Amino acid sequence: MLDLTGKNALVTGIANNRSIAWGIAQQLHKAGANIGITYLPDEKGRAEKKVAELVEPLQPSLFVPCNVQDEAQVESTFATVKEKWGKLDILIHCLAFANKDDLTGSFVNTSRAGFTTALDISAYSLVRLSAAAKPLMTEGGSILTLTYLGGVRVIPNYNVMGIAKAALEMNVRYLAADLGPDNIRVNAISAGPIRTLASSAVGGILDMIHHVEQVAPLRRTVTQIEVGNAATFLCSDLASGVTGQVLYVDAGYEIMGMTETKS
Ligand code: NAD
Ligand code: 0WE
Repeated sequence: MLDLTGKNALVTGIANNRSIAWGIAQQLHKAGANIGITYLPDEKGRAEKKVAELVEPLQPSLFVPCNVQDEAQVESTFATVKEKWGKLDILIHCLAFANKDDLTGSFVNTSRAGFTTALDISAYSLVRLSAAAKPLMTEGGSILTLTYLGGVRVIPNYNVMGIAKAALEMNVRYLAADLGPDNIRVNAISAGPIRTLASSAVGGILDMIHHVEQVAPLRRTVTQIEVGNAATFLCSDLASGVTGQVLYVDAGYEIMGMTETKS
């Protein structure tokens, strides 16, 4: 049976009630996991207050700031995990960032700085968090990240984020090979487009969602809760033989060809 009782799960990437990480945290909690939350701090402490209020029903036993670009915050996050929990079982990596300018227009004009930022936050961070998690996953563990089809196909305007997701998906494979002997599994979910803070800041997301509703086998998009359910499976012992994989939770969109529609 799917049961996460006695498992400690650290969830990154909750910004608000639309975050995919929020759907995942709720379903992990429902399966009985003990939840820890990290959030991206801002100067005014507004993110801390907002996320704290949102996650209150899950009664997180750990709530810490973690900007993945800040080495000190990464170190103190896992020092807190060690001190409060002793061991870690599940790590959810559910964050990405590129400069807005780099998510529109011509990809060829991507700046060195923009490329570095996108790859550092969206891809390298999985390597860094996995390295910090490894010594705490003393009974084995499960690491899960979120990717998007734009990492394997060209999707208009996804641009530098596509390169970051390609790197992220390859990180999953190298990390799975590296950490497998310690019984740590590493997988990704490739989610279909969902309205969230990050996706809504991008022009044309509603058109993309409309397109998926026309073309995907299930004729709809997916919800954060559906992604959370797949995440719960991958992090549970039911998926004990699965590592290094990218699981599409996209209403089937990825399998389709000839997707031209009439406007
Ligand atoms: P979101 O805006 O709710 O989540 C993005 C998170 O990234 C936020 O919580 C933000 O605080 C965090 N973040 C950004 N920079 C950070 C940093 N330096 N350190 C720590 N955290 C940082 O949006 P979302 O759509 O839920 O995105 C979550 C993940 O899902 C991302 O990896 C995204 O690429 C992926 N994804 C999203 C969709 C979609 O359509 N929404 C589809 C497939 C995959
Ligand atoms: O991974 C994502 C979102 C990534 C993202 C979004 C933003 C917007 C605001 C990363 N960084 C930023 N930076 C900002 O300043 N998705 C899968 C959602 C998404 O983003 C797109 C999409 C889809 C789908 C961008 C262009 C085209 C399609």
